[in-house]
Amino acid sequence: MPIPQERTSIKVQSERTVLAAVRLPDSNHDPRDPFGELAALAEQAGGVVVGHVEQRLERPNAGTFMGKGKLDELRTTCEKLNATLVIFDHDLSPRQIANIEEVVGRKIIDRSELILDIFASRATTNEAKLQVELAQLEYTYPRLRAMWDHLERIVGSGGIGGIGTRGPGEQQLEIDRRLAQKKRLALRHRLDEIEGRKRRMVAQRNIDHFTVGIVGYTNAGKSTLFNTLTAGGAYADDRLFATLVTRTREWDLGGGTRVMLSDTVGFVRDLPHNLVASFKATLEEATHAHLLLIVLDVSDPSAERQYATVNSTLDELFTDLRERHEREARRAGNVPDESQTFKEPRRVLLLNKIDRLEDNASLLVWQQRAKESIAICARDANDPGLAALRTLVEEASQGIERELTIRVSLSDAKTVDTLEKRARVLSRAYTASEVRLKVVIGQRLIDQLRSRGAKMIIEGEKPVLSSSARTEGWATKKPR
Ligand SMILES: Nc1nc2c(ncn2[C@@H]2O[C@H](COP(=O)(O)OP(=O)(O)OP(=O)(O)O)[C@@H](O)[C@H]2O)c(=O)[nH]1
Ligand SMILES: [Mg+2]
Repeated sequence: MPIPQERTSIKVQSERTVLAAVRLPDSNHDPRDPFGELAALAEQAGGVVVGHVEQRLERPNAGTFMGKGKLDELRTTCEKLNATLVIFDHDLSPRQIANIEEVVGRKIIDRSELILDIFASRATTNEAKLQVELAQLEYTYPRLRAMWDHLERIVGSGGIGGIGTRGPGEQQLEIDRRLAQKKRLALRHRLDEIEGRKRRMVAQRNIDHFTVGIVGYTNAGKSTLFNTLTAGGAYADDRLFATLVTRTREWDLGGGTRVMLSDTVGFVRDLPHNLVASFKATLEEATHAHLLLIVLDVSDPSAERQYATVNSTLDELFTDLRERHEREARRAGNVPDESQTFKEPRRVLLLNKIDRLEDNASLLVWQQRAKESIAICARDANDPGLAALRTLVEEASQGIERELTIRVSLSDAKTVDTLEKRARVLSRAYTASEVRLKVVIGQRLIDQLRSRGAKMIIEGEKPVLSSSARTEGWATKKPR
């Protein structure tokens, strides 16, 4: 029986690789190009794909995932093609990995491990590195352990070094387990700190600005769009997961309107659970916005599935966010009122890469399907779709506009500053304690100022007392 290579690493780099998949009745693959995405992922990780093996099954084999006969075929294929690695298009249990390795005699990696490996090679910021390290520790560690168990079984049965020899040893295993647990807690602690800071920053940004998030499947063209709109320097590249961090930049819509635009990490089908958990804060940074732009590569044959993946990932994220908001409100002893409950942002679908479509039949189908969609070419700064997008964002950022007179306490410099920046100020009149501004202002901005407790009075309106205004007595001053 071949002794499998130790899974001390899950590196894919320069390995001759065979892809393996079981097609179940509810399989989520593209029948026209069954190994397309997995091959692209394997190549992104630096593997050299030399072949593939697939099997149709009603349900996976519990012990080995593939059927026994098919595994023999997999071994022969690997021998013939001189392959050193097999990547499965599924998530496998530690036990399954060990069992498959025993038959095939090659290093076996599952889909999540492959994606983790790509993320590991792309992580450049401290936070991204910590996130990947944590996800790898949580996902890979039990699988490495299964390998030890497996070796021990061979050793125990006299396969290596004879009767009575103990393999890597229970002691080593116990030390590994404790070290891994300690490391996991330390990583989690450092990440919690970074994430806490980031969440406060995002919350503040949402108060100070109208925020727009760009999301979508990996390689859809998010960073390209971000660059075109903000003329900024986000990384856009024809690789999967080119972007691992969230970047935010000011987007000038013209006519004095500026919003904050964020670009983030791409989504992918069956994203490893641990990875989603680790990257939640990163995704949140872009999705916790007033408006979401979903970029979809309509020239990709898998566009349909990618759209479904993006929407379901967003649904999950928002369920989480809503629950956290409610928990935090309860902890603070508040019954969350209307302004505090989490509001899901409006989603606008951007049908991208239309320059690559041969005709616009599929585009018409998408346009009929999505309530709100705009066809764009993200690469082209003069694209008419991008002009339509600017108009849509501008309208969304303003809400209904009115001309109002607002009196702001001079002790609230921040509100004065925000009004100067984000509303159109027609005139200013100062007294010793306040400034009286005549402004053209959108309802959205008024709501935002109120929710952060701005010390202001809108003339002709019944004052809404915020708690801080009440305690400091500002809002109770009589209007002159
Ligand atoms: N033909 C064409 N190509 C585009 C268009 N938009 C983006 N691309 C190309 O698509 C590839 C991926 O673009 P990115 O902007 O890096 O994609 P992304 O969504 O940021 O990808 P990740 O960061 O990996 O999630 C690049 O090679 C872009 O040049 C478009 O409108 N037309
Ligand atoms: Mg990108």
